Amino acid sequence: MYKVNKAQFLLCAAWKSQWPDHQLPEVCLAGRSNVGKSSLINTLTNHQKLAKVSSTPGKTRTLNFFNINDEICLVDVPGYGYAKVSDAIMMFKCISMLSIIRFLLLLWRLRKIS
Ligand SMILES: Nc1nc2c(ncn2[C@@H]2O[C@H](COP(=O)(O)OP(=O)(O)O)[C@@H](O)[C@H]2O)c(=O)[nH]1
Ligand SMILES: [Mg+2]
Repeated sequence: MYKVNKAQFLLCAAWKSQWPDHQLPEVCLAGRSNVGKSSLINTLTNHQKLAKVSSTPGKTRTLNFFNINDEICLVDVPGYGYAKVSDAIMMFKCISMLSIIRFLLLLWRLRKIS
């Protein structure tokens, strides 16, 4: 099992020029606002306050980068579905600008159809 010894918030950035200049392979978490992207980062890293969790959807307007063990970089991107400035197209534009993206985790919440 992969052990997280170091989980560090690097920076938040709205545009590519502000993104970290690193060589870490990036793992991006994407999905609708409020689906639980930030909560998943906290769970995976076992740091409950690393990524900001909010019950108000559409709060994240920037990309947030997290250094994990100096080995990988988790990237929390703005969700879609609530905030006007942050829709699915913008989300995928952000993702397409990540230069060393290795994995994209797209979180999807299934709802029971009654
Ligand atoms: N019931 C339940 N609530 C969750 C779960 N994961 C996150 N939440 C709640 O959903 C809300 C949004 O979570 P957050 O991680 O900020 O979502 P994000 O917008 O995708 O980053 C918060 O109030 C969390 O406490 C889960 O697995 N189950
Ligand atoms: Mg979030």
